[in-house]
Amino acid sequence: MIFMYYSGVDKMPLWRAAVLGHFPDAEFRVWPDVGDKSEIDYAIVWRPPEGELKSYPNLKAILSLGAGIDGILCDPDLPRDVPIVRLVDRCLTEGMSEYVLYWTLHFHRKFDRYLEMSAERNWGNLLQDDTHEKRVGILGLGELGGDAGRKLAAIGFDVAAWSRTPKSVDGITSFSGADALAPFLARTEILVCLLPLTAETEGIIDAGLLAGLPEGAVVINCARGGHVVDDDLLAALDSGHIHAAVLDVFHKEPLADDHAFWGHPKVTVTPHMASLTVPSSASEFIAENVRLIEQGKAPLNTVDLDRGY
Ligand code: OXD
Repeated sequence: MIFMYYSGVDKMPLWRAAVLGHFPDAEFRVWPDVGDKSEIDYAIVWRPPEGELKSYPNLKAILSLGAGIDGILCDPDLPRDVPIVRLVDRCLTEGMSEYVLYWTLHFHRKFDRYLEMSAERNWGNLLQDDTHEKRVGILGLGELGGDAGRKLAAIGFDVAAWSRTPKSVDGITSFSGADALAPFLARTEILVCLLPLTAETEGIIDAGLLAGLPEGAVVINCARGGHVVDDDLLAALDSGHIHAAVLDVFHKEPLADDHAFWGHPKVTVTPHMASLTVPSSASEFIAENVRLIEQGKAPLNTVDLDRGY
């Protein structure tokens, strides 16, 4: 069995060790030194160059190194007959929930203001809000949105989620479909975006959506930069309608030095680190799928090309 790997070099040795740990007789070839491409069985990739995947005639599966597969689906030459497997991993899911919980608690407990007060040597107490009355809204109720939502609800937050199709998750009020977006937004004080990036969700966080949130709402985007219309978000922050934004993902990464998000007093920029893959853990899901395919069975969590995620 031969794997080809296309991703950052920093984690490559960890991925090599993890994959070969599962399949000691396999070969692990690192792009661009992949040898004869017709020998490659599995491509393990994160945002491969356009046209690359179609040049492997015998691929059994494309195994994504991320939960989001927009960086694979954007390839106009993507082979449509090879299954694409989205990464679902305990560490990836837990890491994302930690990020969401951290920032939700940050604003709920007013740490943004306490940090400012601390810098000014200002000793004082702000009113503490009732957690059960704090309304958090998650855009997207997939693997990541579901886990974050359940954990927020377990702490006591009043959690709702909006998704394309109706979904039922214990403790989360579900809104679905275009007509439900306005009522979902109207009750959301802290908005968390965990949607897949598709033609339908691109630019969803625009002036209209932001205006639908109550005054003083907070926006946390840990999905894709393409979900946000940057100028609309900046305008909503500058007008005071939106209290603050935490952004982990951007249209172009790394975020350009001169982008207005950097240094904006109401924006926290994190460098696409909301949840990073841990090869020892993520390789278990990849190995499970490879074993299924080798046994002639269907892999788990394959991407529906028509739906776009
Ligand atoms: C992912 C990501 O898709 O890290 O997993 O953005």
